[in-house]
Amino acid sequence: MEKEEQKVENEKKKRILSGIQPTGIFTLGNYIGAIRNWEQMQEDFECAYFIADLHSLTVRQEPAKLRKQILEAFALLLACGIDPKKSLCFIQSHVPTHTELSWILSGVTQFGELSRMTQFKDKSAKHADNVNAGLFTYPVLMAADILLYQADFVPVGADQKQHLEFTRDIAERFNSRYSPTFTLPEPYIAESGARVMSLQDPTKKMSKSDENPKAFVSILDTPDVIMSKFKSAVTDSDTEVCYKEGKDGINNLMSIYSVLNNKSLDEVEKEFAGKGYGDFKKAVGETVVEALRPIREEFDRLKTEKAYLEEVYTEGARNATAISSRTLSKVKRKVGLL
Ligand code: ATP
Ligand code: LTN
Repeated sequence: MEKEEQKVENEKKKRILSGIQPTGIFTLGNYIGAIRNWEQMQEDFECAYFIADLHSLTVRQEPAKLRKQILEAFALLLACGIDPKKSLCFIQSHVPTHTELSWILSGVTQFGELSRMTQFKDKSAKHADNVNAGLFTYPVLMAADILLYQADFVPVGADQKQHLEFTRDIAERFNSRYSPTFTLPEPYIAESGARVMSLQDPTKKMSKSDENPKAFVSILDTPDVIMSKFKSAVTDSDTEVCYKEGKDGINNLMSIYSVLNNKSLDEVEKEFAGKGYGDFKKAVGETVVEALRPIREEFDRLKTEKAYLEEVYTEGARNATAISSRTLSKVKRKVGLL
């Protein structure tokens, strides 16, 4: 391609943005539903990925532990293949524009629409002793995260879809009340693997904050631990490996196996025809062990490189501040701040 053509091509690249909370070591669910897609998108899009540490303050955290988790989460992002040479990577609280825009957007947000958010309802039931204002306004900060960078697509798991719809509503409202300012972001939810379920209760999503460690596979679990978690995964009393309503446990394992091996569910069904659940669980475990091995090895290497990590997130914060300040200045002017 000619140089000029290449330049035009680069300028046309769509923008992607996504974040993840540093509430624990990422799970296989986070990896399959979100981060794995982030990595693949780096080639075709202009990407920004960040650690949503401010969002994690909506649940009670122990300060020293949180500090450690933020750095670990950042290192994990890089270990999962997010490349700071290709993508903007930063830590949310290092970029002050996020909270500033969040306050301005809260003026165009209605109490009623925040009350309808299912994550708010779920989390306030789970943390009934700490239903704080941040938990309620969580989606407004998330909208600010996205709109500041004029993102075209936001790759997330299915559980975040409602927050994205909210973000679009706010952006549309702002654009029509003032003048076109924000790009309307589209959710980008992978068809398969968008919701990996708990290995102990396959009607619930796999979550890194689950009290039962057997319910989730952490991306740093050792091969032995991974194999034993799959071995004890809850299935059903049937014997056939096939994708069917009511077979939540098997459906979940099939979908994990199919995504990581790039096979259709039909192919997986054929591959295991006549074989029992034991063999199938072992095969799923082995696939997961191999998929996570390079990540664990890279993480072990990176966690000793504190100076490198600091350099990357400092540079990331500088660039993110520069990009997002452009949007924020525009917004301040439009709403009438002096
Ligand atoms: P927590 O347990 O603290 O609520 P979480 O494990 O749900 O955390 P988040 O930080 O809320 O993780 O989510 C990070 C990304 O991973 C989001 O894009 C979310 O949609 C995706 N994700 C989380 N859990 C799953 C899952 N079980 N299957 C697929 N995607 C998931
Ligand atoms: N709420 C998201 C994390 C998150 C996010 C974002 C994702 C915060 N800000 C902006 C995409 C875009 C979560 O819990 N998964």
